[in-house]
Amino acid sequence: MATNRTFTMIKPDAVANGHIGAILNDITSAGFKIIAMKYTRLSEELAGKFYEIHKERPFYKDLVDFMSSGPIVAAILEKDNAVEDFRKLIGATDPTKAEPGTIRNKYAKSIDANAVHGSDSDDNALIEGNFFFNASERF
Ligand code: DGI
Repeated sequence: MATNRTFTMIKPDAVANGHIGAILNDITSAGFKIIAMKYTRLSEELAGKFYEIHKERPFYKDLVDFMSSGPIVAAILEKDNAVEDFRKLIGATDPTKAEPGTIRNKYAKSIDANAVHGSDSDDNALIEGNFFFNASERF
């Protein structure tokens, strides 16, 4: 059964372009409640660990370099059907294919600098949330 939490990051491109406020507004306006949130920067090592699942992909090094290139906002979000509904809100990985009105359609410039992350399964939402937050940081 689907759980009601997902994990997101506002990526370095969206932070650098001044979109933190607008993206958080889109997220909360869509009915997601913020359970945990952190403004931080991933080291190369931590970015590599977070995206370990993509280690064999040709874009892995670029992805790790990009995700450690500047600060990000990490958050755990709560809503019914959180994982699926959040993936709908952010749109396709490639922003040129993301539906109008989605966060990636509005704020992303390319497939690698695509503004936001959203967990792709309940299991990964749990793993990714635990990667950034301990119990005392969740409300
Ligand atoms: O779950 P998503 O973030 O939508 O996509 P994913 O899990 O397949 O890939 C994770 C990230 O890796 C994605 O947000 C951007 C990057 N990525 C995925 N496919 C490509 C890519 N980067 C490049 N340069 N080229 C790709 O084909």
